[in-house]
Amino acid sequence: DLIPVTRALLSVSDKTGLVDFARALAARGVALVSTGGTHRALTEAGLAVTEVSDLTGFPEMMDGRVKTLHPGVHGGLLAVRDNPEHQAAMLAHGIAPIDLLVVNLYPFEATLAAGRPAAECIENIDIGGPAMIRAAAKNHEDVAVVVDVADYGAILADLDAHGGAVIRATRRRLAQKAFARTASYDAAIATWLEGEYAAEVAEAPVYRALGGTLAQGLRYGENPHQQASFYRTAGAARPGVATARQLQGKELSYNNLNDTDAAFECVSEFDPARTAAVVIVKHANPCGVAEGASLLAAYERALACDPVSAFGGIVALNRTLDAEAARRIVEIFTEVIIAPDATGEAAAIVAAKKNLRLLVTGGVADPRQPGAVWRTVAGGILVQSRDAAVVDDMDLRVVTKRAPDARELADLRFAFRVAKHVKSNAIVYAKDGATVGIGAGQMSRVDSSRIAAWKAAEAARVAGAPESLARGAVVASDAFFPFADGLLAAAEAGATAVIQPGGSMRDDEVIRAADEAGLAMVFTGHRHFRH
Ligand code: 93A
Repeated sequence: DLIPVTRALLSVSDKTGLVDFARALAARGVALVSTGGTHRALTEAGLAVTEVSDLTGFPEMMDGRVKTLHPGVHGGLLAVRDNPEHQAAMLAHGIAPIDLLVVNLYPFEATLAAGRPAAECIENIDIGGPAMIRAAAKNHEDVAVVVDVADYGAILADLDAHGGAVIRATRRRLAQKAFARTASYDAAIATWLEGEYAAEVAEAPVYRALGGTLAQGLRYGENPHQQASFYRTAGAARPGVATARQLQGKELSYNNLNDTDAAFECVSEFDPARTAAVVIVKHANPCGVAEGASLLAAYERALACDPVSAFGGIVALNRTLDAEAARRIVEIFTEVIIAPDATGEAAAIVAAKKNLRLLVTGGVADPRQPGAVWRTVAGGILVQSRDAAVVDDMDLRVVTKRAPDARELADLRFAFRVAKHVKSNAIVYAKDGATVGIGAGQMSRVDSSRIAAWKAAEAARVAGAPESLARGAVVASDAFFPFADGLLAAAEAGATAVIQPGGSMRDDEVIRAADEAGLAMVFTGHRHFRH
């Protein structure tokens, strides 16, 4: 277990005690090899030292980035002394064993602590040093490795006490210390990089792979303890939150961006050439959607659907924001307004609210545009084509005895258009081109039905209306009613017509219940799950 030290490689940034130690080694018959700066320090002290480039046959290059990364060095460190094949390889390639490695690393931590620029910190990431340390430490059965100036004395003590050898116990202790050193060194680098690139969350490489570019580092994610950033993906520019111009207001948050997207995608379902439309979103769900002769008229009715939830909401409009709509919108606390454009007068009205964000997109998005949407799951990514189905393109099949009249049919289309943008299970009551009750995100459809009906009653109460706004309304369901109960809840609330995909095992039962309640019902054949 005694390894006689005949040759040592010294490569140190911190040259404290170097000359004395090297001289002591030389005095004990140890041949010295070293890298550029270390070599200079030793020869200046009058010691005979071989340059590492003589071992490698290569000059140090690339600003010293490559000096010891060579089999001439690593072979000498890693060769197992009593392994004949290793011995033969050393012989064949002219590799001499290195019995003692003395390395301390580029001062990355000190450079960082001194507040030096990032490029200088990067340059101080030592590659060759840790590689040698780990090689020698792995091969500690044959090699002693010193990473700490404080251990020079222990080496000399061993050499003196054991006839020029380092004992196994010392080698083992030093190997453990060596790996601890490279581990803490890499941990310091990793921690620094994490902070340096804090805005780039774990998904960043995926976005980059898709050709995305960082649009904005975000203060935080869905919650303050989460990191977040906003990437713009490559491909056809879809008018919306990622391409919009922010005219004023505070920086958008993660939740703002998500909600604004939901609002604008929903309002884009309404062709501005046909009607003005407004969507108010809270927590990624519409809490009021309405068409109207003007944006103001549409906004008033969207707001009336759920004025309580609309507080702090996101308002999306499908036409150029005008002064009269702007004046009304700023009356209640609103987080974001997004529209294809804004008149100068409207922008000036919004400007009175310093924090309120105003985004202009240049147009509405095409709801039929193909494209991919994706989300992460633990350890993977789910990708699907976007839901580009539009109710106007669907063959509506009347399944009840009574067919919806023209007004009902228009509202059924309206309600299904909105239901596409409400989280499942989605139930949407609508009347005269405005939502009057929305049930979103429940785990059972009948609960969504009950909530939507209750919201319609609440809206009536807030407005001082004599009866629930669901009375005489139509109702849309984003997926089929599995049982008659949800449909019966709608009939009870006063709905007169129903739109739903159909396709349940119990469609017959549901249709019979609709007939018995005197409801008109149409099947779309298309589902609009949104989870
Ligand atoms: O830039 S490196 O990562 N590339 C190398 O091949 C290499 N070999 C040793 N840094 C490398 N070193 C480091 O150089 C050592 O860890 C030591 O900190 C320093 C000693 O350089 P000099 O002898 O030129 O002062």
